[in-house]
Amino acid sequence: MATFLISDLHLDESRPAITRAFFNFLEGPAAGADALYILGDFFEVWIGDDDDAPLAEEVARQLKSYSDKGTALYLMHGNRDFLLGEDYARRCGATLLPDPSLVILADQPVLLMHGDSLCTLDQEYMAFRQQARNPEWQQALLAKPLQERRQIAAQIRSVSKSMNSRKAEDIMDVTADEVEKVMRDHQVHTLIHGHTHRPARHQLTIDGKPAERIVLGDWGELGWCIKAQDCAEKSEDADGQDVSAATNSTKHSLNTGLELIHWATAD
Ligand SMILES: [Mn+2]
Repeated sequence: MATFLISDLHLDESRPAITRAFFNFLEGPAAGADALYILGDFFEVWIGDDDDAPLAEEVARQLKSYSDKGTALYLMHGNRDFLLGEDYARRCGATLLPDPSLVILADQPVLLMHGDSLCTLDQEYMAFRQQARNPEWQQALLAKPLQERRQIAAQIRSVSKSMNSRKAEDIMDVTADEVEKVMRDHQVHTLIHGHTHRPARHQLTIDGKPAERIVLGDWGELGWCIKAQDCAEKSEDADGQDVSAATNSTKHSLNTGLELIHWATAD
């Protein structure tokens, strides 16, 4: 079977079609997968696991029944849902995944990140990120009543929106130096992240070797995922028999087992 990766669904009560598209994804392409990785900004906003909004409840119920059927489910924080905690993850049957995380996908080490930490030119945001990831700051926020947290979240979003509208496009994208640095630090040739809403496969050369950065798209009119399959499984799928022995010698170019896929979400 395959492993799927998605990111930046920005689930929100104002966009029920995206929630439906996600449930269709669970019942369709991702049904019976070995694993599903959700790489952050799964929710548009998260004000604490004690939030009683119906959307969070419904998503937890769907994910729990999905993971109960045998798919390993992983959740990574994004810059919108960094307050999502162990309690909610448990209700989904998911494991919280640190950012970054090194995993094996399609027979090779791959580094997974949300991607916001790669945008080092955005100094205002980097300062906010440092504050927002501080456990004491988080505890102080989570101790406030739900209604007050809702207001604070709305405030943070409108401030960040007005700041972002003034920023140059490239400031909100990843920095090439930072990408190379994290890939070198973790000794990987493949990095997968979301956050920038600029889905693409970027071919790189790091220390003279081919490398790749694959960016997941945000969900809107289109849904995006990466499908990862071991090379042997992939050749079985293609030909109905195991031809991996024959192809191993010739077919070892980078990331043939990783596909970036998109589709229309309209139902
Ligand atoms: Mn993000």
